[in-house]
Amino acid sequence: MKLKTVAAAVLAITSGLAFAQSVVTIAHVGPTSGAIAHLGKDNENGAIMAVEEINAAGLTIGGQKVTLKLMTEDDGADPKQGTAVAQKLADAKVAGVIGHLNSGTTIPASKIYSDAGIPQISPSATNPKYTRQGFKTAFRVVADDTQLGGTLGRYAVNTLKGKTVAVIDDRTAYGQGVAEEFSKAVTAAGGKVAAKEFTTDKATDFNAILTTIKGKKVDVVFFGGMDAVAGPMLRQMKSLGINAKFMGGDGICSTELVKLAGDAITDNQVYCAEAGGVEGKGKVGMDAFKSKFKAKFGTEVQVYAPYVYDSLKLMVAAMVKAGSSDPAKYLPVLAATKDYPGVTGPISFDEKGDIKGGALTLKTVRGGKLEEIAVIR
Ligand code: ABU
Repeated sequence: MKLKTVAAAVLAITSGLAFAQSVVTIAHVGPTSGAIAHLGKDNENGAIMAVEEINAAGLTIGGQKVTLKLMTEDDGADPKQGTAVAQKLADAKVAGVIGHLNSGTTIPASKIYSDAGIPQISPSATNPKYTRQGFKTAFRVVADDTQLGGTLGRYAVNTLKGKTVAVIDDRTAYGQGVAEEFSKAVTAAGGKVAAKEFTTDKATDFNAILTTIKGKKVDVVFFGGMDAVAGPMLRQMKSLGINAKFMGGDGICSTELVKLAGDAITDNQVYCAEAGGVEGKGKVGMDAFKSKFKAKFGTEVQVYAPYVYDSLKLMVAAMVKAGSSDPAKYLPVLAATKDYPGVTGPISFDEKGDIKGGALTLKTVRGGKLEEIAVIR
């Protein structure tokens, strides 16, 4: 009888049926399979690190000792798989979700979390629409594509002195959005968009579109998409003798890009922007995070692991402050987050759930490594 009672309590706790529980489950979702699995795993590792640190330090919520449990799910960067996973997490009544990685999965999933009242923080989805749907449960700790595309477009014309550009996108919510913002900024700065082409997030052959672009003799090729596509695209640009600068948003701004493109990248040819950044004293915390990450997982941070780490820790900080892991109780506290001291810098949310004063880090590749040019606000 006693055993049955304990078993029932454990069942209630692990399935999230009771909020006054000794195990709190937070989910992380990203593409841990497919072409950008390296980015999904990078994000997931950020969540693992945060949970392990929180549990090692000891967690008390509302006077009760709590063990944090991480539920990890793979959305394959696919919108349909993303909504299926979101429904699974809503049914499991997880206390919160960190994810998804892609805008194309984050946006449709956010309706499911909103309907279920589950707070969601995306550490990397940059399409503005995510936080413009009126969902009180949606938060983002990075800058959006308006900032990314706009900054890169102005940089292409004003600093790189690009007079004509070609724009390619991968037809995803992210790729199309950031390419559109880039194009608008180029035109506004006095440059000319001489070619607009598109591909997919699974394509490997770009010869047809690159041959068209070669004929336009552009100064800059911008790609709205991810590193897994940008790497082979750069190799094919080299084979075709296209010497234009190559630009992209945060989706190509990874350590993996350099490996994927190999010797097709020359110094100061590739420019990209991470949708966040730290300066001055803030670099100490970020550098310490990167060293700990490398020591633990044996790999360099790709892009967004620190943003996942901060997202998860600030979600838990809101639970502690609210004295409850019940989403209805801690959601208002999460929304009121002000100057949370993250390794990615101080985090405060605006009324939409976006980070206030989000930064960008402009980078280029030199000597086979991504190097920071400037942090821009
Ligand atoms: N922000 C780049 C990668 C994620 C996205 O789809 O937004």
